[in-house]
Amino acid sequence: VDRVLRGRIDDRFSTVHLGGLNLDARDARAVRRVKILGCGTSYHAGMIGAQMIEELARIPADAEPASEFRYRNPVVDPDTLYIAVSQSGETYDVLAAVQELKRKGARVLGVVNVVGSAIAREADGGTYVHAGPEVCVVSTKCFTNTTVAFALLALHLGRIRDLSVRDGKRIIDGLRKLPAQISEILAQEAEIEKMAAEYAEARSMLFIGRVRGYPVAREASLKLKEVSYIHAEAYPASELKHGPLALIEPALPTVAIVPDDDLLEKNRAALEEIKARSGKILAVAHQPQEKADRTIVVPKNEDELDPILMGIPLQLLAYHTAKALGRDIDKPRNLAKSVTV
Ligand code: F1P
Repeated sequence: VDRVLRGRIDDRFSTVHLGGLNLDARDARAVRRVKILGCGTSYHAGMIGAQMIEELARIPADAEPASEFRYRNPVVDPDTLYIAVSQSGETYDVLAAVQELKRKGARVLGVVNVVGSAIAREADGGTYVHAGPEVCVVSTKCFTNTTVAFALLALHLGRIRDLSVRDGKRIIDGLRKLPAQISEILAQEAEIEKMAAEYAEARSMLFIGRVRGYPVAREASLKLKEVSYIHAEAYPASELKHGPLALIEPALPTVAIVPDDDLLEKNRAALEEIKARSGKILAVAHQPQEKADRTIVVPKNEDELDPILMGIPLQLLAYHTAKALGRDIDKPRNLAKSVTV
């Protein structure tokens, strides 16, 4: 995180190695939509990025798995800015989507970790996220750095559109707080390890979050699946009442993302629904949650930046759950560092 911040803290998103935004202010103002493509963890980081771009730059934005996008003959629109996200820079579904977009005349930026990788070479611009090597197959710190890079991109786009002058200082100050706040979360590792021993017995787990919390829930469930092989399903908290409440019983623990933002009461109501059905709840929140059996309390940042922090204790939970089950965490079964077919 320090490295991303040092490189970009002065808003020089356009002077980084991949070439930055590579758009002059007029073209940047003409962007009508942002579409973010990635797979797995990178897709989830892109979901957070899309929300940041909508919130801070007020440009409609969404994320889609590159592996879906490339097979569905999408409309390629000249006023859309496409952004491909990849830790390895070699994931074939992402590369194929980039190549197809470029064949159709679109501009594609890369948000990539590995310097000089295929996607970085294909992209028309973008940034490296400087997360360092991901020593294990599973992407973790790259998730953090990619979301930090998106916060800076969102601010930059907002400034070009004369929007987030007020937000700028608030968000930059928030970003500067992240390294110390991440250390605070990591200091809770022994506690999280104890919780993991309990959850290692589960056959299946449900992860829920609302709006900013939903990509975090998805990423946390992916981490658990990848390294522990426990079945995990992520759902938007608001969709629980549309079906999944039927699953709730003591044997299906729920992990709930409950940030202190304007949706807090709505999220608490979801916890009540689960408790009323005797579901066990682990909350990740900014204050202990009465309805939860346990809460991992994380430090509060700006609302838009909360998702960057809230997934970190759940990476630790996945790690310790897998360890308790004796899994090979650095080389999980059936998972390659970059998926090339
Ligand atoms: C995408 C990804 C990772 C996942 C695993 C398989 O990789 O789905 O998120 O953890 O390594 O590939 P990348 O395009 O971000 O390198």
